[in-house]
Amino acid sequence: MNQNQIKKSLSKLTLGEIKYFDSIGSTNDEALAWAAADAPDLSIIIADEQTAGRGRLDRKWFTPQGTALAFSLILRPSKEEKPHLARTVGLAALAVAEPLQKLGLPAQIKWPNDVLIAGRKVCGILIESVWSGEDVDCVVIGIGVNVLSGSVPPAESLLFPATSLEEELSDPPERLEILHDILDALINIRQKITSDEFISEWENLLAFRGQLVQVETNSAPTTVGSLTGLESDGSLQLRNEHGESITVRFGDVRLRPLA
Ligand code: BT5
Repeated sequence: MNQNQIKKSLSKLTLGEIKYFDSIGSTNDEALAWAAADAPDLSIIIADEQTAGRGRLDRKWFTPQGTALAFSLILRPSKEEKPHLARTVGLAALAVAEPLQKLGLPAQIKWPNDVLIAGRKVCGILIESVWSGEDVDCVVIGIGVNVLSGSVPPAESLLFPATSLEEELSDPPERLEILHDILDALINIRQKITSDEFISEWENLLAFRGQLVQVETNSAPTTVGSLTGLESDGSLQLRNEHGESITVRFGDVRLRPLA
C-alpha cells in the first residue's frame, strides 16, 4: 500500500485530500489535528500500521503492519446534517456492513460501534468530534477492519470474540478494494442521513434484534431486555421483563447477548 496506489484506487470517488503513513500512532489523532486545521470534507488518513490505535475510553486497537484496514475520515457536517450528528456512528457501521454483505458475508451491526460477522467482531468504529465553541465543526470517523488473520488479537486479550475477512472468506479482497467500497457506500448513505429510511436501514442490520441482551455502562446499573430497535436519534430501544420500553443512549456502552 502506498499513496499512489491509494489515490489510483479511489480516483473515481469525490473525496477531500488523502494522507498515507506506513506507520502512525493513531490515524484518529492525526485526523483530529488536521480537522482542527484545514482538512477539507471527506479527507482521509490511512496507515499500514498503528502503534497506538485506540478504541473507546482509550482501549487499545490492534493494527499490526500489513494486515488490516485502518483509516480515519473527516466530515465537515452541513447545516442540514448537524441536527443528526448522533447518527454518524450508524452511517459508518452501515457503510462497512453493506459492502461485506455484498461479499456474501452475514455482516451485522453490534450497536453502537462494531460490525460483526456471525457474532464475531470484524470492525470497530471510533467517532470523535472537533468543536468550535458550542458547535461541532468536524467529525472524525475512525474505522478498523480486520482483513488478514494476523490482524486479530490473541483471544485471551479480548472481551468479545473477533474475526477477520480472511477467516470468513478463503480469498478476501485487497485492502484498497475494501476501502473503496466502504467510502463509496458511505458517500451514498450520507445523502439520506436525515431521513427515516436511514434509521430503518440501520435497524435492519442490528445484531441481536428480538433477542435478550445485557447492556453495561460505567455510569448506570446493567440493563437487561429484549432489543427492539432504534429511536430517531440512533439511541437503542430495549423492552424489559415488565414490558416497559428502555432507551439506551450513546456512551461507553457494552452490549452482549445473554444466551
Ligand atoms: C472500538 O473500540 O472498537 C473502536 C476501534 C476503532 C479503531 C480505528 S482504527 C482507525 C482509527 N484510529 C484509531 O486509533 N482508532 C480508529 P471499543 O468498542 O472500545 O473496542 C476496543 C476493544 O476491542 C479492545 O479493548 C479489544 O478488546 C478489542 N480489540 C482490539 N483490537 C481489535 C481488533 N483488531 N479486532 C477485534 N477486536 C479488537
